[in-house]
Amino acid sequence: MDEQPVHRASVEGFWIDKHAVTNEQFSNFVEATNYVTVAERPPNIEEYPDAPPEMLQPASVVFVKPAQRVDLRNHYNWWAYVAGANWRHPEGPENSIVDRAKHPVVHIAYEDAQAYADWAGKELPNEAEWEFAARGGFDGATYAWGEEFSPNGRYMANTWQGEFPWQNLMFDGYERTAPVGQFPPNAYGLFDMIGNVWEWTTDWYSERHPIKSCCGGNVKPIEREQSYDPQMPNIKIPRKVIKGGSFLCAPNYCRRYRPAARMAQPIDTSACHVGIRLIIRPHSN
Ligand SMILES: [Ca+2]
Repeated sequence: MDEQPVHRASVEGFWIDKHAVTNEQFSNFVEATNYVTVAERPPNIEEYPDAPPEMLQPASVVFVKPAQRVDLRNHYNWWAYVAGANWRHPEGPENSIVDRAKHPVVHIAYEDAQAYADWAGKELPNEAEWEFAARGGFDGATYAWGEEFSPNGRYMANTWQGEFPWQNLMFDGYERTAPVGQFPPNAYGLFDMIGNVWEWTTDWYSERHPIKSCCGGNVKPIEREQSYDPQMPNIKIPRKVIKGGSFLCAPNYCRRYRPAARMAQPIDTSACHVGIRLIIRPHSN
């Protein structure tokens, strides 16, 4: 539903990174700036007055594969808030990124993405820019490479094969993130626009695309306050659109490995399947 209504959007010219920001690139940023990501800071009790004390420690959201089939209506069956999980320790304190230099950086909250972009002298894309880039000229096609999910049996992206969330058959070779550039690029030469990790955009999320008025007016952009989750009226955390799907996207659950697909991500929430890709707008200076 949130991909509706299908509509025309236009973008100015821009350059976009060939692949998502890697752990190696993010390390360079942290080394240069001593930046501490949101997941590495203890949450401020004033911002989360109802949080139980054990939740007020540095932590991030990690996918934990259940041992057997679970109720798909309850995402706590596979999501865990893990103390000590952050970009240096994607599954928790006991593991590291030592052998993952070329993997996309994950556990990046929106302000982390923004801080990295500022340092790199680039910008986060808006949703239309991201989607234009992902389509690679295949306007209206289901996938970033055409109409077939795996043409001639070839996997085109790191997604989930098998029955999510308990059975990962890994026909594409990867259980979690893959190093960037392992799958064929799209027609614009961009790697992993689909799958591997979700990527932040600057658009505030709404459950429908904004519609142009009948009489030739401009599309009214979604405001920050409109992006709150209506199912959690007491929690007013704005949400941005993330795009591209991830290694967790499966046919039996979300099928979000398509350029049109989108998801809401609260700006304060980092997770093991959300990363960054940046653009440069030539006239923005
Ligand atoms: Ca996979």
